[in-house]
Parts: sequence; structure tokens; C-alpha cells
Amino acid sequence: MSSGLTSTPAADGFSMPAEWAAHAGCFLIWPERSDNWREGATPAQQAWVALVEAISTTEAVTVLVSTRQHDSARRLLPTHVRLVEMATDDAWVRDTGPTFVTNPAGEIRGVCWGFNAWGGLLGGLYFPWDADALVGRTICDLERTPHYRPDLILEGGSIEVDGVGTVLTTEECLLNPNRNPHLSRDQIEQFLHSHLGTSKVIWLPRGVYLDETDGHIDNLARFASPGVVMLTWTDDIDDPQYARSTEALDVLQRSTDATGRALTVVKIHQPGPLTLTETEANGVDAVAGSQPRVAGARLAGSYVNSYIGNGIVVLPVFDDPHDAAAIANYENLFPNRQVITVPGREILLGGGNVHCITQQLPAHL
Ligand code: KQY
Repeated sequence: MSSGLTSTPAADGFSMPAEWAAHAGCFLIWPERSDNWREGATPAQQAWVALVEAISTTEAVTVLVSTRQHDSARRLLPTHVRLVEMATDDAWVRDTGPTFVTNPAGEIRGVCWGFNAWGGLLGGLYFPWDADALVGRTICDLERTPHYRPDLILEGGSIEVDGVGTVLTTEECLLNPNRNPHLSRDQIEQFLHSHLGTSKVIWLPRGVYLDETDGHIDNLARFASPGVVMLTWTDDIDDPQYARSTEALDVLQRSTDATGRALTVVKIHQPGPLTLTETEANGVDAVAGSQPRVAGARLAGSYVNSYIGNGIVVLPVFDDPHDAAAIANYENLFPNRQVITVPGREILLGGGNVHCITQQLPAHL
């Protein structure tokens, strides 16, 4: 494994492309830990299969899998999908994988952020996380991609770029004392600009209510195209999400992007509110140090936690009355892509959704 480049992507002429730019492929990690995925992860694995089938219609998909799960994953996944055995602690490749950056010549490099399982010993979601902390560098080695190793704790789900200089994030996550308490807001902005090639940060205050990542942006607000932001919404003023979404809307409406353009905000009503059933809670192994799963607990459901792939956009649905409006919004926002829905509930039960469990590899130009 190479030790990492000592410069920064921006200094070397690299920046993070928007997710809608062409992809060479997509990575996922096969879920298996039974203290996060119910019933030994069998229902979650079915959800992964549906997602992999959708993405692999237009992209080369690689699924990272433990030795123990290899044969079972091979049986369940389409034969055209590449399986690679790799040790991981869980299945959140958006957060543990590299953030890929490209330059105008079409070269690709990886940014391998520091990882502390969403908060380390101050509210982190599991211990240990040493295998997850290696995932980014191992993927870069697999792809023979040089990589950077900034001294910054950051998960890929906590940043969202438009590819023209703007990065969206939340204060709740990036300024959380359990990530980089020694750094000021300005210093964190400098890290983002030097490693994403951006020039403007738009800080939204808080993420989705009870999102166990400390409010990742990818569950709250995403760019659909330059200048257009999808925002998780609720019309219910008594719902705890209402204040979070309205304060985000206020910031977005007062902001311009890196090019000086005003933002159009498209509200996408949240599902539910959704809660954990007793059967679901009882299906998760209770293990000291892992997130307890309690019947009745509110789930951080969102439709913006989607994947923008080559010619497609894949969004989670929940067999919920709000599904139809979310699909209609996606069809309007992505007129040149096929909108594909996948069952989102089993992924949500583990703490995230489609975007959190995918990581795109940009195409060489
Ligand atoms: O990006 C994410 N949503 C990760 C969530 C981790 C949850 C672990 N139980």
C-alpha cells in the first residue's frame, strides 16, 4: 500500500466531480454484522441485491465482501458483478471509501479521509473501526489510484458537491466536537477546498432528525444539478424535522453557489415518519458498544439519500404514501435518466440509505 501523496488535490489540479458526471464504476460493501442488520443481515442482503441489480445495468459494480460471506454473496449477486474479498467493519462505503477527484486530463486520484466510526469514543457507532479505516486506501490500491491522506476526520456522506465549486455540508456533523475538535470552521473550510477543489461552502445547521451520523448532508440535501438542491421536507409543523428543514431552507434561499447563482430548492417530503417495529428491533443482536435498536424508535428516513448513476437515478422507497410524490420529483429533476426505485426500509434500519452504501468511481475522460 502506498503511503500517500504529500500535496493536495487542488494544488495538483484535481477536484471532486458532481455525482451526475460519468462513472467508471461503483463500489458497495456486503452487509453482514448482526448487531446492525436484523436476522443475520439476510433481509438487508436482499435489498443490496436489488440495488446492485439496478446500478449494474449501466455501471461496473464491485462488491467488497468478507471471506466468510463470499460464497453466499456470489450466489445472490449477478454474475457480471465483481466480488473482492476485503475486511471491513460494516457496509458504509460512502463514508469509509475514498472520495475520488479528477483533473482536466481525466486522471483519477483518491482522498482517504480519517475515519472514526461517526464520532469515535464520543458517540461513535461501533468499536473497533480499524478495518473500516483502511477501506479507502485499499480501494485506491485496487484501482491503482494515487491517494491523499488529509489529517481530517470526515465521511463522504457529510459532503455534497455540485462540480462547479460549491460544497454543501452541515454544522451538526463537521463542527461536531467528536470529529475535529482542534480545528476551527475556517480551517475545516480550507481542508474542504484544498481536497475537493471547491471555493464555497454552504453550511446548513442540522441534518435529519435522529440521524445517527450526526446529521450527514446526504440524508438532508443534495444537488440534482448545478443550482438545484433537493431538500428533505415535512409540512407538519409539529414534527421535529420541521424546524430542521425550515432552517436549512432559509440558508439555501439566502445563499448563492460558487458561481454566484441563486439556488432553486425542491422540497421532497420525507416518508412516514417511520418507526422501528418490535419484530425489527428484536431481530438485531444486542451487543455492548453497538447502537441499541429499540421498538418504536424514529428512523431517519429520506428520499434524497439516492444514487445518481450513468443514465439512471436510484432512489429508496418505503411502501409509503409519500413515495409517489418523491418519484414524480425525481422524474422532473432528472429528465434524461431512468428513475429506478429500490426497497429502502432494510437499508434504513441499519442507519442510512442508498447513497450511504455506494461510492462512485469517476470515468476517465
Ligand atoms: O452514512 C451513513 N448513514 C452511515 C450510518 C452508519 C450507521 C451504523 N449503524
